[in-house]
Amino acid sequence: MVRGLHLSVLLLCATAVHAQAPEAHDHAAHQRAAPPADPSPVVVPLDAAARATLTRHTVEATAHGQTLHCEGVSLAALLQSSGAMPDAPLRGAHLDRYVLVSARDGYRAVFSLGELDATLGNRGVYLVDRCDGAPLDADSGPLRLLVPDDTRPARGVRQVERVTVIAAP
Ligand SMILES: Nc1nc2c(c(=O)[nH]1)N[C@H]1C(S)=C(S)[C@@H](COP(=O)(O)O)O[C@H]1N2
Ligand SMILES: [Mo]
Repeated sequence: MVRGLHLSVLLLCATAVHAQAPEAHDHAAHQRAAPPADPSPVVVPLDAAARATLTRHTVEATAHGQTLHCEGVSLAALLQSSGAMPDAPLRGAHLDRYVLVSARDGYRAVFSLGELDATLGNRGVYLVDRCDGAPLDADSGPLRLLVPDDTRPARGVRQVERVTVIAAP
């Protein structure tokens, strides 16, 4: 009986040592560790230089019975070019992130990164600087958002001042 108990204790100790060893010494496992998370919040540059290299799209959007013919860049492309959104199908590390678009008058709207990802929500959201052949006036511009596939135009933020990508708390 005493001899049996002694043997069990030895076996437990051996198991504990063995369980610790691979983690402490497996260099490959260490390399597979998750990379550090992206910073949050990230303020996305909106100036002309940040938009100059991006494809320009023509965008039509109707608000209150009036159709606007505008030009601008895709919000997803702008986020991707500044590194605020991966240029690849999103995975878990980015699916809890959202884009906050704020205007000078305090109006705000959010979009999730997943909503913008072409392989997920694929919602077309555009940051435009010209409509009906002219730069936007001070009431609408110089930059406004258009979301042509939204059923109502309420997220077409005028007077865009700031675009921020934020990880949900
Ligand atoms: N900055 C700002 N953007 C805004 C709003 C606002 O009050 N402030 N109203 C929204 C709403 S509710 C609608 S319906 C559309 C109206 O777009 P329009 O001004 O081109 O008609 O703008 C949206 N964008
Ligand atoms: Mo509205």
